[in-house]
Formats: sequence, structure tokens, C-alpha cells
Amino acid sequence: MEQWKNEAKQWLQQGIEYAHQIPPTQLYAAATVLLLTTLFLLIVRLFKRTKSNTIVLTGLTGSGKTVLFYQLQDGSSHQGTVTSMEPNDETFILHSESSKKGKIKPVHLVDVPGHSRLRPKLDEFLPQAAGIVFVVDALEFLPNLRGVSEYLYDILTKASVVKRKVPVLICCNKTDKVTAHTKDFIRKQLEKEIEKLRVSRSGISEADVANEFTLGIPGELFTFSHCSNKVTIAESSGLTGEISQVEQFIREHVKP
Ligand SMILES: Nc1nc2c(ncn2[C@@H]2O[C@H](COP(=O)(O)OP(=O)(O)OP(=O)(O)O)[C@@H](O)[C@H]2O)c(=O)[nH]1
Ligand SMILES: [Mg+2]
Repeated sequence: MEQWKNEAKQWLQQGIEYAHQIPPTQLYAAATVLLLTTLFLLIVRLFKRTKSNTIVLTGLTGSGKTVLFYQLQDGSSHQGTVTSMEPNDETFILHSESSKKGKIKPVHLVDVPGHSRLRPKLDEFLPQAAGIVFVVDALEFLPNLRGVSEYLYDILTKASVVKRKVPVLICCNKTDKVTAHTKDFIRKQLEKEIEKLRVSRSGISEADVANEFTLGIPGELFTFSHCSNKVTIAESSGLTGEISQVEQFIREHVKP
């Protein structure tokens, strides 16, 4: 023990002598580098902690976004809603998790109205989105097929979505009604329709697609598995509160 102590003392002495030999500028430089590295590491940690908790609800008007929003927030459908004129934008703990103990991260949920005049609002929220829930009316699906596909195509080719590989959940809503289409049917129809759009849009001039990314793999029929971001499909009924697949998606991408 004593021997160890002496050896340590000697080393310390040597170290101090050595430090005295180093020119002060070099010492300052070393200290600055150390300080900057610490600062850098601190900033990295801070950024990791403030990972986005924003989930964006989007889709055509009448698909059931606002009902879903309330259902997630307070577990009530508010007995349906009328066409929204403003986005709903709130941060809360999911209703289904409100009774849980432990560390639960609140979710910042945004419901962007589907009306075409309000859609540009989407661009305000997409850059911070950790996930997108694209709500589709599974009841009135076929008459809206073109419109739904166009809106989805637009979202899947936005720079803010493609570059950050934001995951997208296509949510086939209103499954409480027996005449609602299944998610497999909806997925196939959407893929077919997006393929048509892809062909027709590839002819558009360079200028028009300046900030857009192309979709799919050239020479192959489009499927959602070709997207660079993860696209999954689920079923829900906002009205009756069957929203577990949506909650699961949110929990997957907003981690405590
Ligand atoms: N049967 C059934 N009807 C639903 C469901 N979800 C919503 N609806 C009805 O669909 C209509 C539109 O719902 P909203 O939530 O207001 O639709 P939205 O997507 O917010 O529409 P915009 O605000 O115009 O973009 C309302 O009359 C709801 O009652 C559902 O799960 N099942
Ligand atoms: Mg609404």
C-alpha cells in the first residue's frame, strides 16, 4: 500500500514538472479543446433528449381526423364533429395511458384539416413530425380514391418527409360500419392509383418537381414497400374508440 502511494506521488511530481516545461499557450489550447469537447457532448445529449414528439393527423376532409384526435385525447368521440377550419394542436398524455404510472412522455398531436385551402398548414408541422397518421375514410373510399391517392402521393414525395424518413401510418377509419372496406383492399387500390399518378407525373417538367422527390422504383409497379420511409396500414374506428393500432404507432415513434 505504502509503495503504491509513493509511486503515485512520484508520478504526480513528474507530471507537474512536465507541465511546467510545456509552454502556456499549448496548455491553454489543450484546455480549450477539452472544454469544447465537453460542450459538444452536452449539446448532443440535449438534442437526443428533445427528440420530436409530434404526430400529425392528416387526410381528406370527413375522414375522421378530429374524432380521432378527441378520442386519443380524452377517450370520447365528442359525438362526431363538423369540418374543421383550424388545426387542433395540443400536447397531452394519451387518454389510454393517463392512468399508467411511471415515465410517460406527452404527445404533441396536430390535426390538420383536410379542406384544400387549409392543407398548406401541413408544411408548418411536417418538419417536426416524428410520425404521420394518414386517415382514410374506409366507408366512402372508392368515390374518393383519386383524391386520397393524390394527397398521399403529395405527402410521400415531400422533402420534409422523404429526407427524414418520417414513418407513415395509413389509417383505414370507420371500420365500425360493416360496409367499410378492408385495409388490404384499400392498400391495393391506393398502390394501383399511385402507380397511375407516378406514370402521369414523371412527364412533368423539372421546374415543377424542384422540391419533390420521386416515388417508387423505376420500371417496377409501385408498392408502399418501395418508399424510403416506413409505410404501414391499420384499421380504426374513431367513433367507437377502437384506436389501439393508432396508439401503438404513436407509442412506437414517441418514446419516453
Ligand atoms: N361511422 C363512423 N363515422 C365516423 C368515424 N369517425 C368520424 N366519423 C364521422 O365522420 C364525419 C367527419 O369526422 P371528422 O373527424 O370531423 O372529420 P375530419 O377528418 O376532421 O374532417 P375535416 O376537419 O374536414 O378535415 C363526422 O360526421 C363523424 O361523425 C368512425 O370511426 N365511424
Ligand atoms: Mg376535422
